Amino acid sequence: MANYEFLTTDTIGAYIASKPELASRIDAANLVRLNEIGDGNLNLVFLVKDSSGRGMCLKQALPYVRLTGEGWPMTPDRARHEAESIQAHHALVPELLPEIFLFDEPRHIIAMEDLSDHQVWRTALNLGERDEGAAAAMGRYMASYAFGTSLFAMDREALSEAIARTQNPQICTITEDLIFTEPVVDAGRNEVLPANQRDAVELSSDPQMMAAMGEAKWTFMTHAEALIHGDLHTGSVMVRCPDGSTTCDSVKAFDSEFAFYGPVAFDIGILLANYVLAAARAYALGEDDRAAWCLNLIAESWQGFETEFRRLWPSRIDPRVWGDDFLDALLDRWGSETWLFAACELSRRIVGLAKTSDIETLSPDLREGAVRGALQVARALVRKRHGDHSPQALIDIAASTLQANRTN
Ligand code: SR1
Ligand code: MG
Repeated sequence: MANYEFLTTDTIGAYIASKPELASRIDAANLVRLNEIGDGNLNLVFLVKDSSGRGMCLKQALPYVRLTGEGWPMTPDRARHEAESIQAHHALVPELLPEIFLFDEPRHIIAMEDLSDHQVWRTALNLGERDEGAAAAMGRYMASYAFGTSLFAMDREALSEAIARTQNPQICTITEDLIFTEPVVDAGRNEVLPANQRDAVELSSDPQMMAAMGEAKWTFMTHAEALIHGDLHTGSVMVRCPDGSTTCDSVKAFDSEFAFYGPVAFDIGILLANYVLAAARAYALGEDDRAAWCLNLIAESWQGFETEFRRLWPSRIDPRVWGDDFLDALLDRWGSETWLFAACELSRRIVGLAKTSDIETLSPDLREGAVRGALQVARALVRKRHGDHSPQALIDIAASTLQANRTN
């Protein structure tokens, strides 16, 4: 039983009126739009607007997984992890995150900037849009916290305090189960089309995939490199292009309740895997040009990441033992780990619980090939990650594998 009150469309006006930090930003007595818009797996999300057009977003963590219901309890303290990680990242790259107006810890509510003039990037991709600049922006975002929340920018004491405060074990366990275990050890939550049953069995009985999952899980649980987002898929990014333009004038990462001190390449791998899923959808629909555009997002994000990380590198606080050779080796290591984490994310989004609309909204005859292709990409990445793991090599593997397996 929850010991805090859930927001409803009936109570939200009074809630805003009771909080001076919010009441000064919106006219709580004249709310003209008030919708519950949460379509994620975990939380309540409300969008409110007043009669003069001012808006805000309120997000409340439920004490269970919304996707499955009360039978799967989940700490609402994840709202604190989200609020604090957004604030930490906002301090580094304010233009790439929403502004938080209030964090109400007892009620696990975050009130933040209204982004209703943006679109969820996955939705835009599914609609066939090309939002230029988003992938590079997300690369820059990842580099900013990979550097700015790490030992390269923080002294030992502050770093230790940050690592302790951001321990997020219940939420990390979800990732450890869903991304690194269940694709190859079914806990009863996996499901694929009958036509893909054999593909799922081949994945779970692939000894190299099993070993890779173990390595990825170990890396995830032991490498406290930086305060990572923890769930940076294309549904955790908002994009906005001005009317008539395909170039984004605003890109924002959000929904970082899975944030903790973890491996930098985890976020990169998750994001790149979701570009592969967007490409799988485009190939399935016969939109080969757009599929190639989706795959090129891989190069844009990596380039954005590497460029920004190299730009920040000279400002590291202790260059004595971390010289430029170390930087090159680190980027190379993150490149290979990116392939590993991307393979895990591809596998779980295809066979596991939290699937993606890119693939799930395809008709079954088209989905069959997209699913097979994505799983084959995952298995190839695991096998080839210690060789040429450049962005272009990933693009080439994904392009040839997805095309060879499609069923349109
Ligand atoms: C039960 S939570 C399932 C998934 O939703 C989140 O967005 C994360 O990706 C998590 O793995
Ligand atoms: Mg989410």
